[in-house]
Amino acid sequence: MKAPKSFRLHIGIFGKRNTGKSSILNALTSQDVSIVSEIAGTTTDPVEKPMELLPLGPVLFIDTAGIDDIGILGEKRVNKTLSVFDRTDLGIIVTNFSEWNEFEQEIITAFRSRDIPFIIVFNKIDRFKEKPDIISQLESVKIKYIVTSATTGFGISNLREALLQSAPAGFIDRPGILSDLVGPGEAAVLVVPIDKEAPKGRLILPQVQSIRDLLDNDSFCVLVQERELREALSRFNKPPKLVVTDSQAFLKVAADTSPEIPLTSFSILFARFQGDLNEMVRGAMAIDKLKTGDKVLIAEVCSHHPIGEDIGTVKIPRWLTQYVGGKLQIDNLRGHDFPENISEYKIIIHCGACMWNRREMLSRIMKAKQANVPITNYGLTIAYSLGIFERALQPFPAALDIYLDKKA
Ligand SMILES: Nc1nc2c(ncn2[C@@H]2O[C@H](COP(=O)(O)OP(=O)(O)OP(=O)(O)O)[C@@H](O)[C@H]2O)c(=O)[nH]1
Ligand code: SF4
Ligand SMILES: [Mg+2]
Repeated sequence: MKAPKSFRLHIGIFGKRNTGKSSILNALTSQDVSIVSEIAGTTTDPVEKPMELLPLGPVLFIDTAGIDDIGILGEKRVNKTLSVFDRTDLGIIVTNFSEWNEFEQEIITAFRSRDIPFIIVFNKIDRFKEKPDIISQLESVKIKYIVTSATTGFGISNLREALLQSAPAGFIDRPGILSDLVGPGEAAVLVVPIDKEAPKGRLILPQVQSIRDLLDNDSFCVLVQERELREALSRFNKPPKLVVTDSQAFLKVAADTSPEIPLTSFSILFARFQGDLNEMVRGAMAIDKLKTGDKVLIAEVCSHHPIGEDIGTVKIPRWLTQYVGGKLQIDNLRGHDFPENISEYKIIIHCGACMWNRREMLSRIMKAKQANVPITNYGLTIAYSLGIFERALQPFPAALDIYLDKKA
């Protein structure tokens, strides 16, 4: 995925010389992108590194030169480092409990005057012990801090989570659910089965949000039940740009939609909108590796799913069991609390998370990834189980490539 530089969250790393700024960046990215050394002043010009940072997606790290750097040589560097403030969306101040003083307070003032969210990182905790007075001072003014050791990796995952929590909403929330796939002046067909379990007289949230997204972006849509789809499509003199179906009607809808028209499901749209489609495609492919006796976590946000109460408790378990050809240990989870020990699961299958904000779902994806547990969602699982994964991913070339590569 290529995101233009300006859409990337710019994360500026600031602090005194030698505090471990470059080491923190390396630990976050697990790549040696910055030169680390015990000589203070190693980083001279700001080093820009575009990358995909889980779970935030495309970011640009700007590793600056330490700005306690004074003297004739240093002055230029200081100015260069200061100019980084102007393009920082999210700041990191790297320090430690021994060196913390007015200098860091000044950086905080600089962030505050520009309204830039920031996180303080007390690094080198393996060398400098925590100081309760500093902690309580920060807590009293509600400043976010993380304790790390770039050397041992301690606290790095907390920092990752803090970056996700502090990133401005504009970088977290996706602009649209499906309007980018349809385009202004173009049509989508939404297949909305009238399900006896659906709330009487109402559309469910993902359907309503999809319609709103299309209208807001000057597209239009036709709503049909699955048995009317064929007739509706025949009346278009120019094919719609996209057909979206409820996952449960996938097969019939696929049969009635000609192959040139891209087709997907609401749930897959939501894997992208509320989560990370590519990661969840990888997750779905882990279904192939399941064996009898494996533990599976099925997670749902709401205590009552407005349609299909039984998708997570009956339908998906039944299908997985058939697919594996033996019994699985399936746990169903509801609500906001993710179990501490998710690493015992071989896969996590999540609902569409339509009631959540994306930050929360990304946080779960990140936790799963850190525990090395594949994570996917209901819609992708259903599409996989029905053997129409490839068709359902057609509107998303990057995700489709992941599937085709892995399958090959
Ligand atoms: N013990 C310990 N040493 C660390 C830690 N993080 C970094 N270091 C060491 O501290 C030194 C400086 O690390 P850098 O990452 O180069 O620091 P920097 O802030 O980028 O330095 P400048 O670019 O010179 O401003 C190196 O010797 C690192 O190995 C840590 O958590 N614990
Ligand atoms: S958040 Fe999850 S459980 Fe709640 S309605 Fe949406 S998909 Fe269903
Ligand atoms: Mg450096």
